[in-house]
Amino acid sequence: MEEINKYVGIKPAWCPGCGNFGILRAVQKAIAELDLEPYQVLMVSGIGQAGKLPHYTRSNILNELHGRPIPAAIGAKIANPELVVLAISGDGDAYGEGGNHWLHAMRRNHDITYLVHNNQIYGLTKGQASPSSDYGFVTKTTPEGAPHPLNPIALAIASDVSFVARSFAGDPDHLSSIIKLGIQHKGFALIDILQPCVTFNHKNTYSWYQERIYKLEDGNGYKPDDKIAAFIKAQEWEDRIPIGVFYRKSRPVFEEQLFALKNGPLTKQNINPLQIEQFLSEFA
Ligand SMILES: Cc1ncc(C[n+]2csc(CCOP(=O)(O)OP(=O)(O)O)c2C)c(N)n1
Ligand SMILES: [Mg+2]
Repeated sequence: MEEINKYVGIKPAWCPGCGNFGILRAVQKAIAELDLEPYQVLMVSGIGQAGKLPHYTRSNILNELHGRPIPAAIGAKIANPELVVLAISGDGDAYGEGGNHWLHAMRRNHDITYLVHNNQIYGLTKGQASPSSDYGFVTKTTPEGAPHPLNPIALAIASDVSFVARSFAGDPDHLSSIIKLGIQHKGFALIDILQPCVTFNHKNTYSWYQERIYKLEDGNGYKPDDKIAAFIKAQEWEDRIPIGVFYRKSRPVFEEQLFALKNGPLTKQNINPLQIEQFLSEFA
C-alpha cells in the first residue's frame, strides 16, 4: 500500500467534527490501497463544502461550477480513459443543481465514480434545505418543513446504474472499501455518502445515523444483482438505514464504445491540426 501521506493536500477549512474529514480520509485510503499514483487520478468537484475535498488531496484536480462536475469529469474521461476519474459533489450540487447531468451520466454509463457527500443540507451557503432533506425538516428556506425528498438510491437503481452504493462518513473503513469497489467497477458508480453536518443539520447527526445504520453485507444473504430487491431496500429510511452495495449490473461502458478511442486515448494519438483543412474544404 502506498503511504497515505502521499495523497494529503493543504489543511482543510471545514468545521471541527464535519463528516467531510471521514470522507477525505476514506478517499485517500482507497487510492493508496489501490496503489494509484497522484498523477493517475483526477478529482472533479462542483461548488460547496464537499466540492473542497479535491483541494485537500494530492492528485489532478478541477473545480467546476455549481452542479457541473459531471460534464467536465466525463470530458476528461473521454479524452484520457486511462485516468481514474472521481466526480465529487454535495447533495445540492449532485441532486439539485446538477440533477440533469447526473441522470444522463447514469443512463449512458460513463466510467466514472461519483461521490456524493449527502449531508441533506446546503452547507456552504449556511443551511438551506436540499433535495434530500428529510420531509418536514425546518430550515431558513423551509420554515414550515421541507417537502418530500428525492431518493437518490432508488432513482439510480431505476436508471439501471451499473454500481449503486451507500456508505457513512462516520465509518471511513467501510467507506474506503466501497470507494475501492466503485473505482474498480467498469461503468458509472454512484456512492451516496451519509454525512453529518454538525453546524446546520441537527437532525441527522452521528448518533442518529449510528442508531439506524446496518450493513447489507452482514449475514442476511443480500445479493446486489436483483433489481427489485435493491429497489425495496432503497425504500428503507428513518427506522433502519442500509449501507453497502445495493445494486450492480454489467452494462456496456460509454467510453469503450467510442469510435474515436479505438486507437487508444486521444491524449496518446498524434493529432495533426492541419487535418481540419480537409473538413473545412467541404464547406467551400
Ligand atoms: C448556479 C449556482 N447557484 C447557486 C450557488 C450558490 N451555492 C453555492 S454552494 C450551494 C449549495 C451547496 O450545497 P451542497 O451541494 O449540498 O454542498 P455542501 O456545502 O452541503 O457540501 C449553493 C446553493 C452557486 N454557487 N451557483
Ligand atoms: Mg450538502
